[in-house]
Amino acid sequence: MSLTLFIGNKNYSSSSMRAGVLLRAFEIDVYERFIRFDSFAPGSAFKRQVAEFSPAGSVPFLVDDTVTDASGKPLVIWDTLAIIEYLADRFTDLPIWPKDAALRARARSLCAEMHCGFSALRNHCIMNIGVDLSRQGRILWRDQPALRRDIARIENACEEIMLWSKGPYLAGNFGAIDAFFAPVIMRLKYYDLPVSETLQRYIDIHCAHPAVAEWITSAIDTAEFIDFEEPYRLSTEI
Ligand SMILES: N[C@@H](CCC(=O)N[C@@H](CS)C(=O)NCC(=O)O)C(=O)O
Repeated sequence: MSLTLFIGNKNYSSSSMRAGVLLRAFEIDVYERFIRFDSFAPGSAFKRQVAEFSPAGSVPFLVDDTVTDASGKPLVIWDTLAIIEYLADRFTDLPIWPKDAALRARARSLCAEMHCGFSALRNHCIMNIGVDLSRQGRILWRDQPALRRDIARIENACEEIMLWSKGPYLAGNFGAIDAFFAPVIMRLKYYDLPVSETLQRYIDIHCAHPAVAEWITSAIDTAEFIDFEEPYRLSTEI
């Protein structure tokens, strides 16, 4: 199988991180291709490069050139949930989801919740791997009740599923749900947001996983400064 994962800037692209970390965690052979973030304006270099393959206009997307779609082109899978489900379908021997059906359903619920929820955390704490945003984190924590509610929900979700799975990762072994949580963990870590002891232990073990640790190193090594991703380093207001 020849797979290519198209990703954005590793320090900023939270969705790319989910897919990239999952592929690496399961040592699935994949080529990685980078599409540089820009303004995302219609016709921008980013949009033109994405449009060569995917109609969705965003990264990440996965191209499987051993399979064709209805028009005879290599199959393109976009959106992290669809990419992860595709990999779970293709690599049935890999424990991407928990074996137990009930625990698998809970892991899927949490991934779906993570996929479309936590807007306060997402909006106030743009992922920016390797940057010390602890001062901004302290101010946001003080001023943004919705952010505190998001974090309380994450603590509660992590504690509940780890009690069920017995850890060490969220649903037992490192799997889809951990990959889904990776960008959230980056936000908690680099904004240094206060979390429960259980969540802190999970953050530590999560960041030490080779797939996550490699992504962090690579994100720091390849980091670029893109204005619209940098509200805090460009502003003196917070
Ligand atoms: N729901 C999508 C979200 C993908 C997404 O928003 N990707 C961002 C980069 S992290 C992007 O490509 N944005 C381009 C744009 O906003 O035009 C997924 O989970 O893959």
